[in-house]
Amino acid sequence: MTDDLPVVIGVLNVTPDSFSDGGLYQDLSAAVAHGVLLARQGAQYVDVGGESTRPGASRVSADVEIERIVPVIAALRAEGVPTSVDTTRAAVALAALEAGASVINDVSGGLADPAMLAVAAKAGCPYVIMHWRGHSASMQELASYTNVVADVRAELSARIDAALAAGVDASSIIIDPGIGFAKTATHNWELSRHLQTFVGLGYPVLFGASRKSYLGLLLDGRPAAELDVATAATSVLAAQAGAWGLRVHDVQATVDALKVWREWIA
Ligand code: PMM
Repeated sequence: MTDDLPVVIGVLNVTPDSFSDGGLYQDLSAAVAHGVLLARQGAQYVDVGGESTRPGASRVSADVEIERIVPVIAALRAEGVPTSVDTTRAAVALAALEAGASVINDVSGGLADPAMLAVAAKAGCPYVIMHWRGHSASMQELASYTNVVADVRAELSARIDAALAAGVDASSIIIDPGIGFAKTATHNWELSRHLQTFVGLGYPVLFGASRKSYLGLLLDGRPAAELDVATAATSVLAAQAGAWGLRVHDVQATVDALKVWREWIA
């Protein structure tokens, strides 16, 4: 937390096909301008991603990912904006760190690329371990749980153990229940309701519900671009549950909502 508010991580997808901002920031100057805006609005990090993780998305090569993100990360660094890199690939994480990224946000928690944990261990930077079961093309087929909260907790704990065994420092680990990844709307609500369970694991918890379809389903099928008020509501509730950070597209809405929350509980 900074200033006793959770950390806000602004989303910057430099992809043609992400579900809510795909295609908007493919141009370098547009991407950098948006990253600077997110930082000005109160994002402590701008999370730069070069591969869409929306359900059903097909993969791009590591070279394409690097070509998309490295210039953006380097330019944001020159502007004094701290970045995280949203990637499951060790080679992409390395290139991003060299370009100036400060955090690795690995939605696969080290499962997608066996070389990732060693990169995180060597870098010594904050490393986000998100709950994940498979790549986007097939992940919704993997949305089957006996008890989603207990199962996700156990699977995340196993990834934490793997990271520690690979030499990642405990103080570098951030965990994330992975809203929308191999999960139905019912699973997402169940995980949201039980966020404290993850806080109880003893690591900072990042929560990413921004513009996700379970919010749209609740709101009569509203599209992603119209879910920022609902997202800001989740930010407050996640903060109340003890989340360390919120990953959101509309940084201003979440910062405003968090300020209201802070004053309310003061
Ligand atoms: N969600 C997306 C991408 N990266 N990273 C973390 N740690 N947590 C998330 O929930 C998460 C993520 C998918 O959303 P996007 O396509 O809007 O980036």
